Amino acid sequence: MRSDSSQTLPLSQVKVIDPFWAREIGLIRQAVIPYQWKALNDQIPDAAPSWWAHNMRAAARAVAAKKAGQLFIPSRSSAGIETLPEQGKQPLEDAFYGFVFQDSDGYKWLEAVAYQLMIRPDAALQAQAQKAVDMICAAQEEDGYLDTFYTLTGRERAFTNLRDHHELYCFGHLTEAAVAWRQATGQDDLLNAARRFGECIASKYGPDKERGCPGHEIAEMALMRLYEETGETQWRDLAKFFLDVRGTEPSTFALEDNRRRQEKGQPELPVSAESYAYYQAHKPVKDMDEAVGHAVRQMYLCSGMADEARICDDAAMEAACDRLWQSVVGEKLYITGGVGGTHVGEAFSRPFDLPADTAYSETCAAIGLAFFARRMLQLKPLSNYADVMEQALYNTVLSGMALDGQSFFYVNPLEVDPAACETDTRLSHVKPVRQKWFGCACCPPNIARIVSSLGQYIVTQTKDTLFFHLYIGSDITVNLGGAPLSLRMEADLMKNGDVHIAVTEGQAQGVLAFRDPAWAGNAQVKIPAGVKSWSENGYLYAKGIWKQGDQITIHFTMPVKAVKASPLVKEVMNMVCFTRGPLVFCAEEADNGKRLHLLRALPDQVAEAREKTVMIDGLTVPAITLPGKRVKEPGENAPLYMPWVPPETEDVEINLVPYFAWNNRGKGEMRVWLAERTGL
Ligand code: FUB
Ligand code: ZN
Repeated sequence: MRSDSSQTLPLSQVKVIDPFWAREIGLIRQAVIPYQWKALNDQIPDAAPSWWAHNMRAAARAVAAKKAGQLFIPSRSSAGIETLPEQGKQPLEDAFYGFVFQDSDGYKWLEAVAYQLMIRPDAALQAQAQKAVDMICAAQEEDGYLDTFYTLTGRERAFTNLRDHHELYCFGHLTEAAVAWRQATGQDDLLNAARRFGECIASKYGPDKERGCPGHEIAEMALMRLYEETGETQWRDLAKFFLDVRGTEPSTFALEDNRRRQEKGQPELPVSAESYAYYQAHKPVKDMDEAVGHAVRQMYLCSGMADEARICDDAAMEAACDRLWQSVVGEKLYITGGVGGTHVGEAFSRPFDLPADTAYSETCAAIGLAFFARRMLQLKPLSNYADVMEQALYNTVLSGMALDGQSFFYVNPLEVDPAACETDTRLSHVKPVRQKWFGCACCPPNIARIVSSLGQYIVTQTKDTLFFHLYIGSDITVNLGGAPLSLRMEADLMKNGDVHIAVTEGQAQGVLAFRDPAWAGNAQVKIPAGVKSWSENGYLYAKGIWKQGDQITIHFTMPVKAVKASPLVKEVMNMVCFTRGPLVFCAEEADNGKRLHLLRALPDQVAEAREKTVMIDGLTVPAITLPGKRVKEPGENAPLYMPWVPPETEDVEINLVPYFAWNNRGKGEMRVWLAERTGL
């Protein structure tokens, strides 16, 4: 373990009291978790089916039949959405339906429930989750194997397609849920299921066994978490093995491919890792220097790599993490904290290719970026990691869910014209309104789990230093330098940059470190007399003896800012967007009429921006009004082309709302990037 690395605190020790975020966490508890349980049980009318409960029950029957020595005949043999029952027909009781990774949706839900239970125990919620745990345990085969797809479609094919069939991904999500469930309830039932599946996997793959690695990463970070929870070193070693084998020659994915081709009587192809960039398996991870391929996969891989760098004190791995971080934030990050510039493969595009309207920016990818950032912060406290983590959390992660928690975005573009995305197949991935559920429902329960575990992103600590990464009001209890200390942080960035931290109980000697956010102007900080302070890597460190009654006040200025992208981002050349604090704002049709592309922003007049609040779906959110122009619409028979003359414009007010709150007032156009005044 890297000796100077920091740890997250148990959620029971970071209670969020922030007016905005406490509402979000409460919404997940009261509205989203019950809603998603219904979705997992296919009880949401007119929503895409989940099949989660169906598949679990069907697998449990298959496992019971096998245990009783009865013959179980798999009813399906192919993967994917094509296994939906035919129109108008009832699903077959014992068939697998949905995507191969459908199991993971319920695991994520369970993990979210566990976090909520850590925040506040609730016997009824726990009892409901216990039913899910029991369903999962019943679907586990005698040898520990646990994946309903292969249990129901032909177990003999298990582990034959690590590249695409997500068994190790489902294992990863199971493990994440299992650790959280144990931490929340003290129960080992799900943890033992994860261990048994882990043993089943470890009996096949390892340094002295078969080579192989997950086609969709997450097992790496989940195994590291299992190791940290249990101290059982085999999980750390398996994670390390999966990381080390990835991208080495001969490519395990290519070998798998060839085995399948052989079975079909097709000629074998050359075995080379090069062509597996989509899976981040094109070169050894320690040689990687560019974020490529499927964006969620890449972010989950980076998270596992950062865990390995910290836990195994691996400098070469850390250097690779640094390069990948730079590739993301220097060349491939949307201003909204989203990643994934292209829908082709749900993937990272080439550097600086960040189109606004065709963006993919999957909700899960922004969540993955927050995972990566938090882990880099644990490795070394550089404020840039927290800036980006905050950018993802306040913008794309939140935009993934409606304010009422009952519908979701998978794709988070920065510009939407409903008429275009409803008619143009190039935009078919962009939904103009949030959906009740998805056939591929990875994002909704992922939002539930990250928001519920927000406390793990606010602060981290070493033995004697408590880092404040996010200014989200919380009651925090730590053991600092061997003594207990309770602190209350009051903040509400939806309103202003005033942060007040008070020691509410205890006395301890140590360091409190406060991030200086990139969005803030000069911070005014007041710390108790006698406390020694200094700045380093974007944090203000304050060292002293902290005792009940001590106060720290920080005032960050939070003006509205006009922001432009690097001129290398072609798609938003001569465009500007507006931010305040961590929030990115956007123009919506509801406030500005149709044809938002006709608006001209006046970034040089940003000082005249008026800050206000608006009520959207019952929630008061910050809003901005700016002076602007609007290009006049052409007359009815105006020609398509004409000699250039300065465009005729009228003065308008441009009204902006937070990006996370867009599309909560019905369907309409939205733009983050507005054209700048040019040639007027
Ligand atoms: O493959 C599992 C999940 O489904 C991915 O993370 C998402 O991008 C979606 O493809
Ligand atoms: Zn997703």
